[in-house]
Amino acid sequence: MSARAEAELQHLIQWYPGHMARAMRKIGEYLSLIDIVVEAVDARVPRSGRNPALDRTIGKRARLLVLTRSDLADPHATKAWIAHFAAGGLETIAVDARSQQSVGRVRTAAARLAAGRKGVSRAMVVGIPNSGKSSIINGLLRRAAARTEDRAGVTRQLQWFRLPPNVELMDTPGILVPKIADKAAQWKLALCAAVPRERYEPEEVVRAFERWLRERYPNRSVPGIDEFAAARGFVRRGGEIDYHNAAQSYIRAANAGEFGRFTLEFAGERS
Ligand SMILES: Nc1nc2c(ncn2[C@@H]2O[C@H](COP(=O)(O)OP(=O)(O)O)[C@@H](O)[C@H]2O)c(=O)[nH]1
Ligand SMILES: [Mg+2]
Repeated sequence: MSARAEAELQHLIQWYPGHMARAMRKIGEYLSLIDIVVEAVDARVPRSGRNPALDRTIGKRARLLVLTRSDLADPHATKAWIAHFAAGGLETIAVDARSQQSVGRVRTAAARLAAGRKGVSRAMVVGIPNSGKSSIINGLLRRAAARTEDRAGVTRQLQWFRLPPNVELMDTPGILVPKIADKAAQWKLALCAAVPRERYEPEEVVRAFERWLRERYPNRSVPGIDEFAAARGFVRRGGEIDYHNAAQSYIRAANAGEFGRFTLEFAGERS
């Protein structure tokens, strides 16, 4: 890692505590109203895509883990993650959050959790940036019944939607800040577009991904950054490659599934 990237990383890690505290406080305010927490996590980063601080904040509330982008993740790895979380008592489902049918399973799972409780349970979707929160909420609301009435006080700004038979969904997602535990978490989260773009050097991210792919998926033919840049025309006059913009485009392509399905973290492995 270059000195510049190292400095960037320090900056990134230091930048977050204040944001983290604020984000957690905000979620904490909402949580007083919530019975079921639906945690959206990108299935490609089931470890780095979660923030362990959420455990303390939500306490003993019912929780449903939704692994999004199952269409982009390695299905074997996703299966192992579901078993891993289930073994820890955490109900987990994998979805393509863009699909109505898939999001229907979130609704079913939430209804099942609510069935163990009295009356109507109130649910909220939380997750780090780009984890699929809005997609899940939109998918659920598309078939939702009429908006339920607004409540007083802290909920004045919030809207609740009835998901028959027994769930009410808050329309606002709770935004978690990712916890960047190490260098690997940084490039993986950046690759999954979970980190603000000004917080990382795209070229470093792509090179780390390339190295990782060669190790983990050696039989996969994924273009390197040079090949990708040449093919997509990220070449300046004089033949010099525009690595910065090529790398940004590369990250978008990876997120669009152009390089096939991959999971960046495996159940039962540290990194
Ligand atoms: N392929 C795929 N794309 C998804 C999935 N979930 C979300 N997206 C896309 O990822 C982007 C960010 O999703 P969004 O729901 O806005 O994430 P949020 O930032 O957590 O609210 C959007 O372009 C979505 O269409 C998924 O399960 N599969
Ligand atoms: Mg959103």
